Amino acid sequence: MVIRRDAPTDAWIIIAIHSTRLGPAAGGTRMKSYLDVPAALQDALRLAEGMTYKMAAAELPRGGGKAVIALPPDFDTAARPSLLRRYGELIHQLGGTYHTGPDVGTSSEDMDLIAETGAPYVHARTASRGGSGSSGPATALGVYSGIQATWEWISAQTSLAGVRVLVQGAGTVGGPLMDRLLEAGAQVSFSDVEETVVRRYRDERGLTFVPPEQVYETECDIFAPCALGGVLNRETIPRLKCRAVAGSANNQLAEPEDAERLWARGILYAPDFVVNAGGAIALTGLEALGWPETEAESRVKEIGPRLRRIYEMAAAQGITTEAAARKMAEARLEPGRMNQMPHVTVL
Ligand code: PPY
Repeated sequence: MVIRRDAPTDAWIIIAIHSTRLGPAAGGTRMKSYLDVPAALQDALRLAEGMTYKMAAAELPRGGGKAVIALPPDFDTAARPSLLRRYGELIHQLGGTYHTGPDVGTSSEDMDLIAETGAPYVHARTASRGGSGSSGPATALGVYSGIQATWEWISAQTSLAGVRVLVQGAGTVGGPLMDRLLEAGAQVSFSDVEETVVRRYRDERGLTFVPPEQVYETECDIFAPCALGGVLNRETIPRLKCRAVAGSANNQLAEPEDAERLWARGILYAPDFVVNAGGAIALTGLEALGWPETEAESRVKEIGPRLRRIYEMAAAQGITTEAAARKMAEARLEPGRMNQMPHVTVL
C-alpha cells in the first residue's frame, strides 16, 4: 500500500498493489468520498485483489492493483486538476509497478491530467492525447458476451430475443450494454439513481424504469449489476427473482458466503472479475501489448466461452461458479509455473 494524505485538499491517496506475479499491477483509480479512511483502505484492498483475479483469469501479463482517492466531504472541484497531477507524480515515482486507468468517479479527461505527470503508466487517455478513450463500450461488449453464454447455459437458447434483462446502473458500461441488448431483441429494463440518466432512458428512449428500492424483487431473467459493489448480500439474495446474475460492477458479492447463497437459490452467478474484464482486456491489449482493434475485440468476446468453461467446471465439481473461477485464476498464479512476464522495477 502506498498511502498519502494530500495536504492541499485533505484527500487521501491510496494505491493498493495486490500482486505483481504476472506483471505490473494494473487497475483503475476510484475517486469518491468514503465514510472514513479505513473504509477507503478496505475498498482499495478488495478492488486490488479483484484485479489480480481479473488479469489472471483473462490471461493478461498484468498483476492486480487499484487506487482510491478518498475525497473530503467539502471537496472543492476547482482543486481537482492539481490533485490529479500530484497523484500522477506519485504514480510516476512508482516507476511502473502500478499502471492506472479510469474507475468509478474518474474519466478519460482525468487520465489526461494524471498523465501530465504520471506518464507513461496511465491508460485510457482521450484520443487527442493518444489514448483509446473510455473502456466502457469494451466492458459492455464483454458483459454482453457473458450474458449470451449465461443465458445459453440455463436455457439452451442462443438468442436473447425476449429475454428480460434488468440493468442496475445505466452509466458508462450499463448504457452501451443496454444498446447491445436492445439490438439483440432483449426486453431491457433499468434502474439508476441519477435523474438525468432516468430521463434519458425512460422518457427519451421509452425503456422501463425500475425504482432503485424495487430492483431486487423485480422479476427478470438476468440481473445485471452495473453500478457499485456489494449488491449481492444476505439481505438482497433472498429477494431476487432472477435466474442469473451477470453484470459489470466490481466486487458484487458482499462476502464470500454470498456465492453459496446464490447457488442454494439456484441463481447462476457470472463471477464479476471474469465477466467484467472487457475494459481491462481492451486497454491492456490496445495500449500496452500492441494489439490491433480486431484482436482486442475478439479477445473481449472470449469472455462468453470462458464463462461457459467455468460453468462446466462448477457443475462437474459441485462447486460454486465463483469457486471455479478462482481456481481457474489461481492455476495461472501458482508458484513455479513458467507463465510470468519478466518484470523488474527499479524504485
Ligand atoms: C477494471 O477492470 O476494474 C479496471 O480497473 C480496468 C483497468 C485495467 C488496466 C489498467 C487500468 C484499469
